[in-house]
Amino acid sequence: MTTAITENITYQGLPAVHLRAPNGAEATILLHGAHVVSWKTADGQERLYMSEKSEFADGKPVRGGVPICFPQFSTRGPLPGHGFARLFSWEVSDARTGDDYAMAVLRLTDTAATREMWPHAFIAEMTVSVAGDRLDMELEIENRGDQPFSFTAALHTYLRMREVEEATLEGLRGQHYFDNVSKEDNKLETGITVAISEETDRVYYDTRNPLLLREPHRSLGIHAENMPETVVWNPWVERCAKIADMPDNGFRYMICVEAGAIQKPVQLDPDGTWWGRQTLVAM
Ligand code: TA6
Repeated sequence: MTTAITENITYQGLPAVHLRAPNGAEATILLHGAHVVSWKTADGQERLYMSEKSEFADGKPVRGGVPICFPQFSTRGPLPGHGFARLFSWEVSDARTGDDYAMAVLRLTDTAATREMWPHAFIAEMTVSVAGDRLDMELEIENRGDQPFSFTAALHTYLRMREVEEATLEGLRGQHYFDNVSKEDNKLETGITVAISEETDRVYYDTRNPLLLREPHRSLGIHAENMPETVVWNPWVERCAKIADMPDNGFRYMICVEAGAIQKPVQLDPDGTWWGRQTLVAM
């Protein structure tokens, strides 16, 4: 065991914060989008997928890691897809270490550019901490204006898979979901596990149970708080081939398991705050 570290680094030419927990687990967060781009457990295994064709530039989304969707999930509204939080540079407002963790807090406040798209005063804070083989990500939103506002949000986590077809996701049985491929709503999940063998794009409603993503030699526990929806996304062969910033075979090595507040927009009064969290535990 060594001591925990937080340091400023450059990742793909952009400023980033690097966290290292005393056991050697690491995370890297770009200031651009407060985007977690890497999470490695103490044994050195990368657990997040990052597309080798991703762009890393102001105003462009990063393909992989954990994009923050705010103040709009997907195309469910007039804003750019998944909102604007992932397009702007955030600032580091805190970086700390403790006996067993390293953590950083990144902050985005409204600017003329955000108000042009979404006329509200807000503070968004993303807190990321690594401790042992656990990654905690918490998004907090505060209404700094004098009018109520509403939003949808998600942590759009791209998990790295050795081979997605060999993976199974447990914990969604009995849940209803919107199928964004067939556009059918309120489908019932009847399988004990969800496996990926075709294009999959689902918003599961009201998911309260922890999830378990199993691969042949490792697993990941996934737990969300205050983010009732779970999104499961894999573009599969044809859609992946159309995604310019993803290699054609990229779909084989990823699955997005996202935590979101999507179906029922969050309403925030002036001075009100909301938070949502996703925790990943490597096993
Ligand atoms: O969360 C799933 C989803 O909304 C899909 O419908 C898919 O389009 C994906 O996100 C990626 O969106 P992006 O805007 O990053 O290409």
